[in-house]
Amino acid sequence: MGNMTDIFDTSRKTLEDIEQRLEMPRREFLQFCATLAVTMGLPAGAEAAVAKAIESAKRPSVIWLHFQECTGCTESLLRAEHPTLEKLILDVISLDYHETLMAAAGHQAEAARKDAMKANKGKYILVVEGAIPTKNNGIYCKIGGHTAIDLLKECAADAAAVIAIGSCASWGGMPSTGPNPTGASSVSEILGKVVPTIPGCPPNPYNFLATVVHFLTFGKLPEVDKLGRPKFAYSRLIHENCERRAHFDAGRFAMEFGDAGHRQGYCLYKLGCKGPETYANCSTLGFGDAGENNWPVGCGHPCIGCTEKGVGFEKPIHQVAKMLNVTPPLQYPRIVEEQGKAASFASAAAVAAVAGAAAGAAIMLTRNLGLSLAAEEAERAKAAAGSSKPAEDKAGA
Ligand code: FSX
Ligand code: SF4
Ligand code: F3S
Repeated sequence: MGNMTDIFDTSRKTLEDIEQRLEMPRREFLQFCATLAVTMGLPAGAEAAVAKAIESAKRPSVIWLHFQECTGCTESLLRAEHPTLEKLILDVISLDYHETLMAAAGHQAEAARKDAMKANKGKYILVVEGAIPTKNNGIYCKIGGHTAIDLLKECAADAAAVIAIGSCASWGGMPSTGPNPTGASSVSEILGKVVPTIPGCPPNPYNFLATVVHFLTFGKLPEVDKLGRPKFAYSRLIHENCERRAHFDAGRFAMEFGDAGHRQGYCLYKLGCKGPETYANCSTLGFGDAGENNWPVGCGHPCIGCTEKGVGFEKPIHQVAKMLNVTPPLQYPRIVEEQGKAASFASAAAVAAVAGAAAGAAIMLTRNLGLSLAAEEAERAKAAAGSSKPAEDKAGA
């Protein structure tokens, strides 16, 4: 561990302060710092630097804009327990403008924004929640008589950093779903440069907190990918670390909500789970501290790919996902076994024999998934046409 003796030193005033100010025992505070350090993928010992930064750094001024969205991003942050947003506002950041949470309204609110921008020129963090409508000169979102386009440009001009929170601000999100009637656009598109994004509808509050705390600790935002997503949170597919992955690999799938497979926690791929084509850390970082498994798949619903442009709100929820980055075991069992019946070694061998070893397990898997989908679609078409013949899966033959 790093300099932990330093932060465990009870004579240090700052730690006492933190205990009082956050109304949080120091052990919990240190756990919180360790959680954030782990979330950011920092090496062991970094929690000490994080703790120091939080207990001593000057609170950065934050101006938070709301455009085309549902305020779910803010709601999700309100559900972060360590510390609660209320404590975060008072202690970690200085939230000088936030339309949902501030008491001021109308001209007072406008004045608060202008004052905060002037007092912290070049130093404040601008957080943007919501997409920016661009059609018809941006008239579909106006605040105080100004369009979202103008407000964003004005506030970004003197910001030390801009963060787009939520899928709406990151890539257009739900408001941009075809045919995108308002021309909903991302922060990056309006500003003409890639800004750090925390996609998700809503995003995990820890990813936002970790990004801000990274700024506090190291004086810069974390490393991002070409879409502006912090690499610590968005560099792995959900499928890679999913708790149901063993069921996927063994060919055990829930086929309907509430069926035996669903009740036993089987893989949700066939119900349309987009985990195999969605980059995010949902499967490793629960939401809102409400306990284990507190994320869509953990709660029994397929991932809809809410963090991923082109997947979330674009692909039908129950359409099966495209397989990216598949790393199957050597012998893949076929995936079309009846639910509740484990795939046998013989079936895996038969599939491998048909395919030929040279085809490779990944190709085989993809082909099987495709066959399975085709068979399922045929069944659905038959059912829709009113056929009374009992359904049977023909794909596994
Ligand atoms: Fe809502 Fe935020 Fe979705 Fe969008 O989150 S949860 S519609 S990403 O901007 O408020
Ligand atoms: Fe998990 Fe979905 Fe992948 Fe199944 S398809 S293992 S439920 S992420
Ligand atoms: Fe969204 Fe899927 Fe995560 S729906 S919250 S990306 S599990």
